[in-house]
Amino acid sequence: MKHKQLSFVVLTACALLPVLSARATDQSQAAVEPQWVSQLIVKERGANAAGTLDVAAATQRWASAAQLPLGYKRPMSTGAHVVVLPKAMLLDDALVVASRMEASGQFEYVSPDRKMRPAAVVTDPLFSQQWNLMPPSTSAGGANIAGAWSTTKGSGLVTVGIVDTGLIATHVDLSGAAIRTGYDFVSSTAMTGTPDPQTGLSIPLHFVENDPTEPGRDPDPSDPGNWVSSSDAANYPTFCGAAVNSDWHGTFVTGLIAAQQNTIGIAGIAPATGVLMARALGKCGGVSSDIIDAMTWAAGGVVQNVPVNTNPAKVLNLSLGGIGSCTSAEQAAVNAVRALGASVIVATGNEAGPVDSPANCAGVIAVTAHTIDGDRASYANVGAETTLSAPGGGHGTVLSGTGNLIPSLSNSGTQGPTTDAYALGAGTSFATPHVSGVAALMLSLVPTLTPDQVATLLKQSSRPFPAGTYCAAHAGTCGSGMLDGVSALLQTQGKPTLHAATPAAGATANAAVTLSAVGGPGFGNTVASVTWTQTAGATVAVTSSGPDTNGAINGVFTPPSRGTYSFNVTLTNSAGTSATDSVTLNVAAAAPTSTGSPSTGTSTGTTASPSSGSGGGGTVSLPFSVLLVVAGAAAFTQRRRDAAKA
Ligand SMILES: [Ca+2]
Ligand SMILES: [Ca+2]
Repeated sequence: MKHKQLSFVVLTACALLPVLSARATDQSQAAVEPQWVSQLIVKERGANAAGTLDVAAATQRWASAAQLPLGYKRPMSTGAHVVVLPKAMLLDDALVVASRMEASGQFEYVSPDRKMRPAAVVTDPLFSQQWNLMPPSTSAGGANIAGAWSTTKGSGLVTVGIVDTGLIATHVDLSGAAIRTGYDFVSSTAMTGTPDPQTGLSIPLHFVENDPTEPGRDPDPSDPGNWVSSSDAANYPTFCGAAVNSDWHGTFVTGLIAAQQNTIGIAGIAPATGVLMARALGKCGGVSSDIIDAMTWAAGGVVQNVPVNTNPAKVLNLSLGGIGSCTSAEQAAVNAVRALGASVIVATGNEAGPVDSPANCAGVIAVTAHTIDGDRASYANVGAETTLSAPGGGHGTVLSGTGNLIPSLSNSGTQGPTTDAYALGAGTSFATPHVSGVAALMLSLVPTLTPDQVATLLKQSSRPFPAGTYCAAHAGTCGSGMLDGVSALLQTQGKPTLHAATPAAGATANAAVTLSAVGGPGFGNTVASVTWTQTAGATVAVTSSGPDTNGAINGVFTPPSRGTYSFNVTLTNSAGTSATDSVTLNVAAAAPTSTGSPSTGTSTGTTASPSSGSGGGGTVSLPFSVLLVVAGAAAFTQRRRDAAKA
């Protein structure tokens, strides 16, 4: 069963890349692996692209011919329309449905909307475990990034600056990556001079930097390791916490963005994008003064005694932070790098509490973490400062789930680096580079995007949190929604996207119901209209509002009686392009008191999955002799606390 599910994950993830880029050579693969179909392309006799369509009537007409419920998705350029099947089915079964419809005589043609493979199939062996990059049809919490690679895998003209523990740039999965010249900003004096309150012992010079051959700031941002020995832990318990092995955090973060698509290990999110490491964290963490200099330099600003960075970063990834409010120094640094054109993308932190600093500074993109099910990760900090959520792995706050972790690059050394490895981790640290990677893809398409434009496009292109999750029930605390790479690139290209939320269960007759969606008009366009078209249920009027800057759209109506109510919600932008999604709500009778039947929603981006559970990869051994498990949430909490301290 598990093996079968994993096979399905592989197939779907590869297959969901857009149509029309396939080559004839792909047919051999299509012949040997089952093809799942979730949509049909329908053209009625006499239809043409310019004609208007009564969507509700047409959908009913077509469903009648199919002898199956169908959901309307969108018109096509050819006068045909895309409709969604009630669940994904094998290609042969979909062909039977299509033949049945054609036999009615009312169609010019009905064809399965086949998922085709791109010419370049992702061959990285751990890709099947990268649920975090999958479309929502495979993983509810997937960031839908694999489907973006047919548009772009990034540009070497865009650089992501990563402020972290350093980088093992020789990792085999970074061979060929566009790694730009970085720098080591860890000062010899970091954390020195103040005795540990518990022991009275002071951290000595060179302790945090931990690179004796290159003391102080130097041009080598490689990671010498950040292990804390048992004697370190005993001497400096306040600064360092418990003894831990080196975690290769900076390499893990960099790998998520820049790992090459090369038949080895994992697939990176933006493998053609430039990356540079500004090392600012060492043993027991790092200090804000070093982090601020690293941010400034990475964005192209001037730092005394350090050569100017010739590859200024348009994206800064800060998978770090500490408890407390944003300090004036941190805010000034954020303001300065934003003025240089850099988007500052920061982890909210792993204390299951409020948003850490610098994620709570004004003007940053603050990233919290969700699980494979799209639930808030159990460790993830949330609050009003949160911009959006991205896959961080681990168990959920409401839905404990399978706990699938995030795979990336590591090293098998417990102190200094030894041999290449892959590891599984969880944390907002690992959610953040998903957003940074997608921002890099966006900037590869439109290099002139400002930090505010990047933030708006990321928010308005995000997907609503699934019904029943923590964030769905706590609007405004987890940001706009979940990162969606495909939608982010569509909006960057000026196209609208819209994702309807599955309504919470419990609606009853005669009580107002709020339907919601997240959408936006796309870069350079404004919203011309948002319309709710009813396709099932007793006729009601829907009052629409939004989208706001977060992309939040609401539709309020009062069902007069129990039953099933369905709607299409359509956002049309100023260029006349539309995005549509559908939503269905089951309404219970008003009285006597009874619980509403479970609701269902169908998203145009998230057609029904043939398996109810997704993945399971976290419990399956990776095919590598050396495999580490990074205890991201626990280990980084300590560093995060330390990072803000000095
Ligand atoms: Ca050094
Ligand atoms: Ca790879």
